[in-house]
Amino acid sequence: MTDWRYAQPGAAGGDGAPTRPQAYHAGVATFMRRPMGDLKALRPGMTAVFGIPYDYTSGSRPGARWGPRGIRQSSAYFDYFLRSSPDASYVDIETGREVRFPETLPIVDLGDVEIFPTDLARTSASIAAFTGAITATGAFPLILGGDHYVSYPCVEGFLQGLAATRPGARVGYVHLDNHLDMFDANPVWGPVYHGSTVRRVSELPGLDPADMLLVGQTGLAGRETWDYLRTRGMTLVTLGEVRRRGMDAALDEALTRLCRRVDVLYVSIDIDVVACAYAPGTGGVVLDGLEARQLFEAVSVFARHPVAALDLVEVAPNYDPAETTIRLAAQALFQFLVERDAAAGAR
Ligand SMILES: [Mn+2]
Repeated sequence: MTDWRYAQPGAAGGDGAPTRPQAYHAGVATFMRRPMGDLKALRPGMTAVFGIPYDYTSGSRPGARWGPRGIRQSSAYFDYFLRSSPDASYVDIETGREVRFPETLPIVDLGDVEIFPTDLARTSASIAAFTGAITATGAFPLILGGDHYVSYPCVEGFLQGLAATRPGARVGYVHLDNHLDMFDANPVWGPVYHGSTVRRVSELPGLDPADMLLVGQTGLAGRETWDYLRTRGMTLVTLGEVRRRGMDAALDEALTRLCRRVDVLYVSIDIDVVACAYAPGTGGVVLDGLEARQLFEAVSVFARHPVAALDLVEVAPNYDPAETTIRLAAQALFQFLVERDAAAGAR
């Protein structure tokens, strides 16, 4: 019989990844404890995670600068979880379907993009250049925000990177958010902050506003904003519609229709699309939002469509005392990666 007092898990393997599970509060918290990578080593098919610790364009409570670190910290749980099944295999309790997450799945963490806290123009250029460089390698940018402003330079960079690798590819933009983020020039914050991202994205060359899909919104919109949304031909799937029809049906139908027009999708997820009962750790206070489960359903739908880049923004761990929000974000990303791998295997 093994002497349990000395039956300790093994140390890290030669490539830096632990060969046996570690307690998830142990070790260095890269995303899902995957190896650190660098831009020059990226290849098509890889997923390149990076953070944008920037919240100087938040119009609500600050704190999303801590988002990348918080999500990484919570994501270590899923590395522990995956390595804790003896044969690295799980079964979905609801479907009976086998779920595998190969150790070899090529995910690397590039760390955080360089930001310049008091220089928005320089920060934006840095974000766009980094996102573009990743995209141009054929890798998949998985982006941890940051307040929602950062999605704008990310999309800009993504479009430029894609033009280099897939010239002529048509891009659809999907915005999962409790809010429209479509102010033109807010009287307090001006034209460039986290409440104008969709508007600024809609003006980017290389993206047709009619190829934009907004999901999960409720509440009031300014008349000017509403008219802009309608006259530009954007698609809106409201929170009410998601509740009535279910996320799976409502989102799948909207994405299927959008994908008849476009080749690839850029998905942006504001964690405040989920009600603050589940996700208090964010700048805005959202009482009427998705349930946690509906976010998981949404990422499963995304995994079945040609998503080529994804960001998850507005996670502010400083309002997250029970760590539910960082877990929600980490689990949504984990589930997206698992489901996407399964969908690729099925094709
Ligand atoms: Mn937003």
